[in-house]
Amino acid sequence: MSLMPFGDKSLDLSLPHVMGILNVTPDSFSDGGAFDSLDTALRQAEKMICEGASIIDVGGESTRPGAAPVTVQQELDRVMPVIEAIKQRIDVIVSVDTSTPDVMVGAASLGAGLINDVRALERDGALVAAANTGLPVCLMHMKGSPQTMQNQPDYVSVVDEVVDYLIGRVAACRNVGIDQSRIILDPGIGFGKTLSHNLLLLQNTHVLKQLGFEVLIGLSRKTMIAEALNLPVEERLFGSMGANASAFSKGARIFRVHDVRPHVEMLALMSRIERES
Ligand code: 7PM
Repeated sequence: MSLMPFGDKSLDLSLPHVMGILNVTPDSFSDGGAFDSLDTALRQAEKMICEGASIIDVGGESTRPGAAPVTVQQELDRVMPVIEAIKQRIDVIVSVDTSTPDVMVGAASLGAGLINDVRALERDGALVAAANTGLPVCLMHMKGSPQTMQNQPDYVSVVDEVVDYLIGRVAACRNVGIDQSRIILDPGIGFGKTLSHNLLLLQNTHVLKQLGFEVLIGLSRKTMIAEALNLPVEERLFGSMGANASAFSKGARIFRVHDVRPHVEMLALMSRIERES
């Protein structure tokens, strides 16, 4: 057993867990109606929980390259009603995918159990805000900003640079009182990386784990899968599962995915095989 508390619940991170992706950006709904989007989001969350997700990751900022930046108020308006509705109805861990201090604090007040920040708490006030929530944090590596990250990303050694960056962010967390036991590391697949960089990071998933942290991987349906297999976006499931299976075998324990059931079943088998005595 290796229990990590996530607000009002805990997870045994000796076992694999699926984090289901719940996008609440306007482009993820057919029309912009507020009730319609809340209802759609709740249904989607319920479906992912039925399929075995341990965590629902709610994000209101599109980190797509070139996406328009959202204001704090827009992000709060998108994310807060969804987190509140899920926590009122369903006993599940909600993660908030945000870099915005006010959203971290607001989400925690509604019962969110994890802060998932693709900017690793680099925004002004984010370290202190996250520390004040007392919640665990996922620190992700990104090279550059969402606007620029895919312009010729370049590293001397991508693994060394990602490891050094994340160790630096762990130190920044320690300075504000965030305990190491509350930190999850993520190499940031697709965030300022070529296909080769992404493959090298996945090949070295165990390096992050060996630093003494739980590892989260988010590669579901990403461009790297299509590039490696030459497939359109709607056919990236099998490749995503293969890459996540590899990351599991190298120590990752949380998998951020769109397609929950296939991953839950794949990981259940991998974990059974690992544990059989
Ligand atoms: C456009 C570009 C839309 C990128 C969505 C994305 C991760 C994450 C995202 C990840 C963690 C996506 C990404 N990716 N959080 N949030 N790790 N911790 O493809 O890899 O889902 S957003």
